[in-house]
Amino acid sequence: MKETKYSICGMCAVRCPITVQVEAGKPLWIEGNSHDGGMGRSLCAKGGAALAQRMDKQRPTAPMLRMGNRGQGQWREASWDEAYEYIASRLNTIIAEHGSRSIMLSDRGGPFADLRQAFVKALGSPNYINHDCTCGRNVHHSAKSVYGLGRKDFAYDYENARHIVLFGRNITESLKVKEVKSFLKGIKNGARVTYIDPRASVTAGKASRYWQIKPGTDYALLLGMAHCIVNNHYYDLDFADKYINGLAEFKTFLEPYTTEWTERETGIKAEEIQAFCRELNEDRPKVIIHPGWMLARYRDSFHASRMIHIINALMGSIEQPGGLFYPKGPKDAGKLGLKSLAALVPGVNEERADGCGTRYPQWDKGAGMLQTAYEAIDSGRPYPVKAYFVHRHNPFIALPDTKEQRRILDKLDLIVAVDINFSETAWFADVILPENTFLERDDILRTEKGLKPGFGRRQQCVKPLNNTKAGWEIYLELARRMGKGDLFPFTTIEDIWQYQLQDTGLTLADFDAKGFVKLSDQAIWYDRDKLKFGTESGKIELVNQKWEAMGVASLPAYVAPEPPPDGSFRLLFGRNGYQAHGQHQNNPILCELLDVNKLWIHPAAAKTIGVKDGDQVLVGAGDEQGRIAAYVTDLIHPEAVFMLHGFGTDVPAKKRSFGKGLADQVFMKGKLKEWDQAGGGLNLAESFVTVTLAPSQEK
Ligand SMILES: Nc1nc2c(c(=O)[nH]1)N[C@H]1C(S)=C(S)[C@@H](COP(=O)(O)OP(=O)(O)OC[C@H]3O[C@@H](n4cnc5c(=O)[nH]c(N)nc54)[C@H](O)[C@@H]3O)O[C@H]1N2
Ligand SMILES: Nc1nc2c(c(=O)[nH]1)N[C@H]1C(S)=C(S)[C@@H](COP(=O)(O)OP(=O)(O)OC[C@H]3O[C@@H](n4cnc5c(=O)[nH]c(N)nc54)[C@H](O)[C@@H]3O)O[C@H]1N2
Ligand code: SF4
Ligand SMILES: [Mo]
Repeated sequence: MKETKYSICGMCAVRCPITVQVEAGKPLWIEGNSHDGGMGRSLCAKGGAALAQRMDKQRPTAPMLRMGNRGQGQWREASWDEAYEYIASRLNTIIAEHGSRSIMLSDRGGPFADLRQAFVKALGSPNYINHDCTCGRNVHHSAKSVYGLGRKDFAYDYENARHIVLFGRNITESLKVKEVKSFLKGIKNGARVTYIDPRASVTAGKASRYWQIKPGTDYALLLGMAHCIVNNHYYDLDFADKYINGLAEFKTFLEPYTTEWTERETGIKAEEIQAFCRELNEDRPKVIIHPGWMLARYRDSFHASRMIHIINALMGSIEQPGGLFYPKGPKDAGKLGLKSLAALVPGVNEERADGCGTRYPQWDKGAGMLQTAYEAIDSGRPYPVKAYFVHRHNPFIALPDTKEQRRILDKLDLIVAVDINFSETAWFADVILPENTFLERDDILRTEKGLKPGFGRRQQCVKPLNNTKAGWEIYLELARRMGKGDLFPFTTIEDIWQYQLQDTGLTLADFDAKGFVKLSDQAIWYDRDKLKFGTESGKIELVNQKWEAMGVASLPAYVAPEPPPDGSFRLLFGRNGYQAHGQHQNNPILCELLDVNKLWIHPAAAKTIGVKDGDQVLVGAGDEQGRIAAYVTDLIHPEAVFMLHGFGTDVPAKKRSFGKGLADQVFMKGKLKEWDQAGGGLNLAESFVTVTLAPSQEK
């Protein structure tokens, strides 16, 4: 008999709602959960490859203990009991010598992180960290400094927008299924799209205007836009009067940044910028300027993103149909939220090893910052960090300069990777604890914020094929073996779900019909006359005194990016629709869609080094060198080269992808120590590489 199960996709961190058809214990079909109108039955290519992921045997199928040196790849399978005992005994030794605070865990963050946060806290450590130092940290911190709200406190109503402006936000390839559908509906409804990127991605092909900006000059373009908008009064005067502080100072600051100046910095014509600003004036308040996501990879990305937040406010597009809106939570629907697991555990009164909230007072403590935690591992200051749990996170790909990372992590006494793949980081670990694939496991309930807030459930659709376990089982058992079992009085996932739901008035049966529960039938919008922001003043702060006091200037002068050294190119990178970072290059289906990356290089640049389309080239930085095919195209700015991220694995167990393509992160030399000083995001795009024709041209 066929059964329909509702769950949550786990092939990437977007976590779309899904429907899975199961027969005789086998998954037959997977598609979007059409009870969610924005989703429909759609799924992306990665989601569809979930069934193949489950069947793939080139993954850890039982707990693994390291035999040889770290990274050598000599493993033996162990029972769960042995693996747990090994970890508990190592942890006890580490705690006896260095204290509980010497334990750290990093993960992907997101709606299921509460469990891991609870685990780290239960062990007595403040060092929970998520992945965001190489993702949206600059964008997040800049939102805090303008609105006192985080980056996830805004969502975008593309469907009803008149103008969508994307600074390197490659929305059609670096995708979220619901978002890309809403974006395409917006275009169908007549929205203009302005796309700005030194590289013409697929999204550029959907745009009504594409600017191939000089890499690293977004802040200059935004200053020019702000100058034109403010001086021509192309902004929402009422909204500004009511909600914006510091406009006079802002206007004075902008004086030098005319559109003619901007043209010289960015390569974008002054009259085109002026025409664009006139359009924004016509289209506001239904204007969305996306504050960036991976845009934030330069040393001034915090300020570029900050300026986007400011211009959105000037457009009056906050809490506005066709503009930006606040994702509403249970409270907005007059309901109580899910009970937190971390709240079960006593607080930990220790300074964080990564310095968030102390050495770096402006950075959020909740998410931490991995690169400064690495500093602590390396130096033993402010105190030694000796044990590292890495859960659904692959820093050897996600952070730059893998060689340097290996040197630092080798100082740890214990590395435990909880993964479903032989990730590059797991390969270097001491223990690999294999999690069930997402189709095979339950997770804790999640809150789904939006215009109609609710809760969602990932549930087990089919039984695990291998000797793997769900994260909740792993962390509860580890806590128990560390003598902290009393803090988590749960035996089954239903016990956890019931605890989470206890204030909500809901039962588990409420999730059966659709897989999620909505707390409101109607879209909830706040009254635009009574908006309140999270800053001290409750207003939008163009000059934020609190941040200034922490050493972060609100309106710093523009500093042009460093030009590439002679014979070098700025290395840019991005993703495509078939892959999620480095996760699925070895997936039996996805590897057939795309198994290797290429180096995009401009024809003028290619000519100077004698390279033709399809030639093999050598890419180099410091002691790192690699070979890759050239894709000669004017879709990339002449100062830069571009490659897709996530390829070039050095883990031999991944036989389908081993050695295919080139890894971008290994060329980002020294970048573990270079970050945007305000926002903390690593300066990945401030890396330069040499490119030469490879000596022999066999392909
Ligand atoms: N050079 C360079 N660096 C980058 C980027 C780039 O484009 N270029 N992109 C940056 C960005 S935006 C981000 S978000 C980060 C992403 O970096 P990460 O957060 O590390 O990447 P993910 O692809 O989300 O997956 C991390 C790990 O989760 C594992 N995994 C997948 N599913 C499961 C599961 O169900 N359970 C468990 N336990 N593990 C699972 C995967 O096998 C993988 O090893 O990388 C950043 N770093
Ligand atoms: N299929 C798929 N979808 C994903 C992901 C995935 O791995 N695969 N990852 C998810 C995650 S974690 C994230 S963070 C998002 C990332 O979403 P995006 O930020 O849209 O992702 P990227 O693909 O990194 O695109 C970055 C773009 O910035 C451009 N760029 C480089 N330098 C500059 C510059 O100076 N100015 C401007 N304006 N642009 C520049 C690059 O050329 C590239 O096209 O995607 C999410 N969606
Ligand atoms: S975007 Fe694709 S892979 Fe990611 S959760 Fe949604 S369907 Fe799954
Ligand atoms: Mo990301």
